[in-house]
Amino acid sequence: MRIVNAELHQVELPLRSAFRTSFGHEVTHALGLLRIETEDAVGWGECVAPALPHYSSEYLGAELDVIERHLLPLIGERELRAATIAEDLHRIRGHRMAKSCVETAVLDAELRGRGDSLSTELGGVRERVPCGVSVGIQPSIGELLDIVAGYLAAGYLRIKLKIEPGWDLEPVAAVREKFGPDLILQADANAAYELSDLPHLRRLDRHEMIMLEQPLASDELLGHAELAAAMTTPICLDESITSARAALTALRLGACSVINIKPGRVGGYLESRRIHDLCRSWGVQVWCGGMLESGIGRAANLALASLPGFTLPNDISATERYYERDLTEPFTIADGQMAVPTGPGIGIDPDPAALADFTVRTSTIR
Ligand code: OSB
Ligand code: MG
Repeated sequence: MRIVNAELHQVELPLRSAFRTSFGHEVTHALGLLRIETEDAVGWGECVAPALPHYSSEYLGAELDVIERHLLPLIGERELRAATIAEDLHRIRGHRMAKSCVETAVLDAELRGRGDSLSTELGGVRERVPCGVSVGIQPSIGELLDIVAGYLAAGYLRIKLKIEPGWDLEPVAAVREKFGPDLILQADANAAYELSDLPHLRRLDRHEMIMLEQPLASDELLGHAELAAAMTTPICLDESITSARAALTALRLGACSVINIKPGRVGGYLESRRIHDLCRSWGVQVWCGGMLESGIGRAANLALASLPGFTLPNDISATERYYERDLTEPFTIADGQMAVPTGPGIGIDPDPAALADFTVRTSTIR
């Protein structure tokens, strides 16, 4: 398989409501979309790098530049296989969100050429996956409770609250109190705390959350191990886990007992599967994280979440949780679950009209 043409779109999708985390505030969601064409199929990959380098050092402008100037030239002229793309791109350090986008587009084209779905290719065993929802930091506890009530009415199986210093004990306590002990609850700090906050974070234990995600800095593995030993709430890592190697290090150190797998963050779906396999061999539960993906990225995440080790509810929510209008046909949930696409490759295409309406810049690469 050879790439005969590539097109890179910079897209801006208006969010239905602003999404606030400990690291920033988004009103419009920026994303990249790579379309490659080979002799026998088209493939799509979403670049999940955010507009600004606040979640990690990666950001969309940089990742699109890396895709265009550094990644595609390395694979452009040659015979390709998705399984060896990571090796082909190995000389470029980091930029995993860019690499994931390229590898996914190649994998999608390869699978469409063969007629196999991404879920089948990865070893998926589920037709539907359990959905959770990530709730941003709100202006008041009252608004938070209303929003959570709405998501529970929509059927979401677990609630994840974004927290930060000053918005932690109170919202978690209020949600626990209002919705009761059966609510499956977790919190995500996006690295907003220091190890010296340990006594404060321990006060979350009484609320019996199923996990606390990424309380400390991404390179603070020893601190996470110390926190994990001192808290009853399981620690989950997101930002820290950039590869299967990082996952093994974290597990050996006892820095976490749960892992959130995000394909963009780890360089693609094949590395994601390696982390899944590693966690399974350790008896560690995983779930699929989200980056407010459009339908293109969400379709691929559904395939990943269909693997057997994804035993916890995922940050995979319906289109209407994010967008008035998606780049694809809308994704919906029923009984808290979302169907895994079954068509070839990622199993869905962008709607050309939506793509035209939301694309702010396109470059044609060859
Ligand atoms: O830390 O999980 C995170 C969104 C953007 C960046 C980081 C995170 C998130 C989310 C949203 O929590 C999850 C989703 O896509 O629904
Ligand atoms: Mg997170």
